[in-house]
Amino acid sequence: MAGEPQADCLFCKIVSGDVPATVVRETETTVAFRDINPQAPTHVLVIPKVHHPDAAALAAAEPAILADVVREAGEVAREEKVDGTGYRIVFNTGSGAGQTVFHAHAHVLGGRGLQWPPG
Ligand code: D5M
Repeated sequence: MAGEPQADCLFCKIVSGDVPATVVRETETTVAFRDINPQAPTHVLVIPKVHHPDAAALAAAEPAILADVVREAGEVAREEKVDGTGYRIVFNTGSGAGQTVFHAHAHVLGGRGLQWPPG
């Protein structure tokens, strides 16, 4: 069923605690943890606890939880003190755009200059 944990999903295993992560924030609906391969001084992933393959699927099925993810991204930026200088919230969607984990997640990137357009 949509939203149910998937046995083969890495981020579902982080939600359940079966895979360790450096968690920086947690709410009833989300978990935020440091990216294992940081691309900026601040690089935190915010995920919904429910499983949907990408942000668009999450928006279609449970839009309030996508709003929770984005609000938590803002809270991470505030706690990491990158909100003043600016930060980026990125949802890679599809393998051609660099998505490697097919459980919706927001990258929160900050603490250095960020180029536009992204690569
Ligand atoms: O982003 C997936 C991101 O997930 C990528 O930046 C690496 C990160 N990652 C992969 N495994 C882990 C663990 N175990 N902890 C923390 N971060 C992890 P994508 O947009 O799908 O490329």
